[in-house]
Amino acid sequence: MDIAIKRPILIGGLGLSASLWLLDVVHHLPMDGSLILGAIALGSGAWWFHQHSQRSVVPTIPKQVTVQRDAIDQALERADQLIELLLTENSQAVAQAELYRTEHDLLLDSLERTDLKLAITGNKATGKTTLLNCLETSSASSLTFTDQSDDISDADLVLLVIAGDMTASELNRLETLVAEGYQVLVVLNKQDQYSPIDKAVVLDRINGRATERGVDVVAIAANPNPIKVRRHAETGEITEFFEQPAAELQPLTQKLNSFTTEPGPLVMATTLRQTKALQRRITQTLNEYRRQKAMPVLEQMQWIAAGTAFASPIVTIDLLAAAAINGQLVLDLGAIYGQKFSLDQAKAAAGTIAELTVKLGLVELASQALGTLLKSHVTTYLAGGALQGISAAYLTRLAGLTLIDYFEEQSLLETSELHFESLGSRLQALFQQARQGLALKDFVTQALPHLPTMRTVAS
Ligand SMILES: Nc1nc2c(ncn2[C@@H]2O[C@H](COP(=O)(O)OP(=O)(O)O)[C@@H](O)[C@H]2O)c(=O)[nH]1
Ligand SMILES: [Mg+2]
Repeated sequence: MDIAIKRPILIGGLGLSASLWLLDVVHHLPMDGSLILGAIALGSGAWWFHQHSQRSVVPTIPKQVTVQRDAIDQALERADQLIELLLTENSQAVAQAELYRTEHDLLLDSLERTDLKLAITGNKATGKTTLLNCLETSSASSLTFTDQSDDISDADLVLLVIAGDMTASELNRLETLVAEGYQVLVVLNKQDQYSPIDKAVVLDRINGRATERGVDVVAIAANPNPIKVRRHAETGEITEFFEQPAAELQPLTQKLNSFTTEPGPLVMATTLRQTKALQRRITQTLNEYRRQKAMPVLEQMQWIAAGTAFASPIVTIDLLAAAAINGQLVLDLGAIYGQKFSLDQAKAAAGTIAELTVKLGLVELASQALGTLLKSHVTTYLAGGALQGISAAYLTRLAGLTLIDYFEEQSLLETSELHFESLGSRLQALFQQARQGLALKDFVTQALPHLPTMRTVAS
């Protein structure tokens, strides 16, 4: 009864008395009951899934921006709030919170830094080592360099070295770095290999792509090829020899000088990136604790679902009950993950889950897979609603794990908008995983004792 008082949706739904809100959930289903049964029989939700996955957004090109102090203050403030939240939600997290607090304070201090760390990255044989050697001997002492094999997470500037027109993978690398909040400078090396006209064409193409992403380009030759020199002596004798031209690094060193003179913008970009990384780590810690709280709630719900479906093994009613249980799951799990819902939002989300479960054919797939397992792993033939009970419990588990997954990801995003439509692909992926592994078999073993009269029947 304790559960009942705290869980208004569950009571309404499990009464199975066609209470108003349940009808409301059913309205979120686009088909009437008979069509639902038809869909279950067909077990094919592929068309729907296909349609929805095509509604994908056009990817925006990540663009490098100048970081403002405001953005850093906000990010540090957010990290601070997350640390507070960690302490509020878990009394055992004190030591961990203190570590995060220290990191937070160090990040604030790091804004005063004037030395800069540069990372050199790029494909093989583009001239990274050559460039590194040149720069290490010629640059200001406030600059330090790391090779790409090192961890670049604290680099204030990434030199992306290329030796010709950008390949798809190089463009990809550039976009990833920019999206992750790195400040990047594209360095076109080996420009001695191009004739002046080719060089202009290549540089133009690279510039076009880099500018679109807010990134600058410099052209250099870290180790130009020797050039053949022909000398005419007064005697008429001609001698040929090779001469090593000096490295052409000026456009790059000029840039680097401007950065050492004014390190602020690069330092701020690094601080912002590291503050966001800290936020993510705190959130992950929060989520670990939340999952520990969420799993018992989910388990309780799945056995309630099992009992309900066992008692009334008619598919449409199962679905109504499932929707009710899912609505309660949305509320309970949402509360654990700090997502506040109105009753209406929870119902809508539950409706979406029920709809997806049907449309993806999961009802049928689950009962097929579980039915097979039941036959081979239970000595006595199970009559009545055992299969329905276990299926309902299993679908509830899928719904719950999907929600947990969704809430965890949601908590890592910067927006708080909810998009429950994305639950479909998660549900399906989880189900595929479960079918391939041993999870289903284990589940049947766990579920059997929770069915009202099955305690003595399971092998
Ligand atoms: N023609 C030419 N060759 C270069 C230039 N810079 C480097 N190289 C050569 O490119 C090859 C690969 O250089 P390396 O620095 O080892 O490349 P890494 O694999 O990116 O570290 C070496 O033979 C270098 O001498 C350049 O500006 N022009
Ligand atoms: Mg190398």
